[in-house]
Amino acid sequence: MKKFLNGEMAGVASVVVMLLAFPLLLWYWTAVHIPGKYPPGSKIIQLTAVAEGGMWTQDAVVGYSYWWKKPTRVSEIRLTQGDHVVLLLHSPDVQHSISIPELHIGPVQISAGHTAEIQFTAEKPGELNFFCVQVCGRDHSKLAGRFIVQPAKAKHSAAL
Ligand SMILES: [Cu+2]
Repeated sequence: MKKFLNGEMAGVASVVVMLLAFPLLLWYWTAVHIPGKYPPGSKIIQLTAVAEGGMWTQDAVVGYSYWWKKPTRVSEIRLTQGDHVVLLLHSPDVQHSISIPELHIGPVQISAGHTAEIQFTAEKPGELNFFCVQVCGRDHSKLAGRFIVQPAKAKHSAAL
């Protein structure tokens, strides 16, 4: 009887450890490991291209949510002049390709199920258009958006 309880307790303990370990590992991966790969202060932006409806979204679009969850379209992303941007690009469906002509970036292929990465620094205020340059479906032409780079506030203006 005592041996059975010990085995049962070990089973319960191992399940509890697994239930705690998985969220902890997930948190570590997203909050510590990924940001640690890039220069300090980088603005990490996750963008997913969705062929159905032709949209860029910052929502997580994965297999189990693809058909029932409506992602939120992202058309504008605000940046501040001087931001170092890390774009992590995903595709849950077909191959897409992104281009940011003002920065001479692209086309960068985004294969289905993989992550493509682009890094740039928003050096000048203004607008940076980004769009898909590979025909990916009937809504391909809607796969467009822009970064709006706002001027950095003059740090020394208060001193003048
Ligand atoms: Cu496309």
